[in-house]
Formats: sequence, structure tokens, C-alpha cells
Amino acid sequence: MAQLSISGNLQVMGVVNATPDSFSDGGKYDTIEKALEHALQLISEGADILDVGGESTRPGSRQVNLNEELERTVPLIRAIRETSDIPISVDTSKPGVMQAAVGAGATMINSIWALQLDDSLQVAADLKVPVVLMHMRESPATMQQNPTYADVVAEVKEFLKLRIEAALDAGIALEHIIIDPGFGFGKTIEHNLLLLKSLSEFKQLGVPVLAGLSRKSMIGTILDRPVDQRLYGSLSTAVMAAMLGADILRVHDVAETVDAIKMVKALGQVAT
Ligand code: 9MG
Repeated sequence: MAQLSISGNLQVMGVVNATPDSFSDGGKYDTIEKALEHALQLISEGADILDVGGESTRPGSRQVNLNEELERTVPLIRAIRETSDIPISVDTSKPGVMQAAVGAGATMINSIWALQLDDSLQVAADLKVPVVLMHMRESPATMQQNPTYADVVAEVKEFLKLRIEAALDAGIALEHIIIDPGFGFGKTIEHNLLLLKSLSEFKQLGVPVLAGLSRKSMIGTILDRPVDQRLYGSLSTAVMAAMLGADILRVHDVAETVDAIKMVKALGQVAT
């Protein structure tokens, strides 16, 4: 039976897409001005962290080149930083974007590749900021082509254990490592549900756990809802993840998630 384990430091990470082809908002925030307005809105709604991304990671998405990604992310991060001291994570696989983003004020790196590409591991270590190491099967282009695992929970856990070790070997401090099972990244609905149900097991790896379930296709398929009608499904998965030990929830609907999570935190604080 899944174990109830509510984190004492549960945080909400709001998604700020600076991409014209994002799966969840279809490029609604495709100019710096619109993305900045959205970021400031998420801050006012109670986000603890913002995750700024300039390259879509949805299944089959197109890769963008370094310059394009820099143009989408760096001015936006600089503009957010001019008005707020909120922690800013940069969602990127490119070492050059990591460096420029941190130079512009980002304080965290979100790597859906778990820092396996190019020299990203060493670059992230040198930048001395917290890193999110996420599990993904293959690449965004191919990850949903018949994903198969003998034991999805054990395999994802083993992968993350190895990436924690690699990060430590590269000089990243243990306190700077966050792991993420990568919901939807090369997983069927059943794989995602098994990972969610077993989320508390990932705490055994000794570092905070991030869960990103917001608006994902698992919710759309189970509820038979298009992406703009997945709020209630997203909130229920946020609550489940929070009750199973997630430390950070990566979400699109910040205000609603902050309220839902306040209820979970209240439950976590009551003595039994
Ligand atoms: C960029 N991105 C999209 N979904 C994500 C998830 O579930 N986790 C992390 N860390 N990043 C994600």
C-alpha cells in the first residue's frame, strides 16, 4: 500500500513557456512581453519557483537551435529578475543556455535529460546551482513509441540513482540535487500510474522529488478531456503526488494548486 508522506517543504513550480509550440498552452506566451506578464501573474498567484523553457518537450516536438533558445529565455529571465527575487529554473538541455540563463538570474537547472547531453553535467556542476535530474526514455521525438519496461518503478529508480551518483562525481552538491520520475516521458498511462503510486519510494534516494503531472495526456486520456479542460484532473494528481511525498509540483495552474496544496499541508501538520 502506498505510504502517506507529506513533505514539510512542499513547493509549487509554475511553468512559464516561451515556446510557440508548447503542448499545454499552444504558444499563448510567444513574445517576451506576454511571457513576462504570465510569469508575474504566476508569482502573484503564489508560485514558489518559476520554470522557464524555450524549447518544447512534448512528444515529437522540434528541436530549436542555441540562438533561438537563448533569444526566447535569456531576456525573459532577465526581465523577471528585474522585478522579483523568486527562484527561477531554466528548462534546457543545452550547456550554453544553462550558462547564459544563470548569468541572467536563473538559480536552478531543470534537465529532462538528467544532464546526460554534451558537457551539461560539468557545466551544471561549475554553475553551482540546484539541478533537476529527470528520467526520460529515449528522446522527446521517440519516447512514446511503444515504451516498455520489465519493472518501471525499479528501472526509473535505478536510473535516477545512477544519475545522482554521476552528479555527485562531477562535483554537484547533494543538497543541489532534485530527482523527477518524468511522468509522460516515455511512459504509458499504466507506467505513469505505477510511478505515481510508488512516489514515496523515490524518497529513499535521499534527495527532494519533483513531480510534473499538470495537464499531461494521462489526465486527458483517463478523463477524455482536451488540454484546456484538465484542471480538475491536474489538481487531483497534484494532491496525490503531494500526499505521496513530492517536494516540488511543476504546474500550469498555480493559484488553484496553491489552494489545493494548502489543504495537504494542513493535513501534514496535524498530529495523529
Ligand atoms: C519541461 N518539463 C515538462 N514536463 C516536465 C516534468 O514532468 N518534469 C520536469 N522536470 N520537467 C518537465
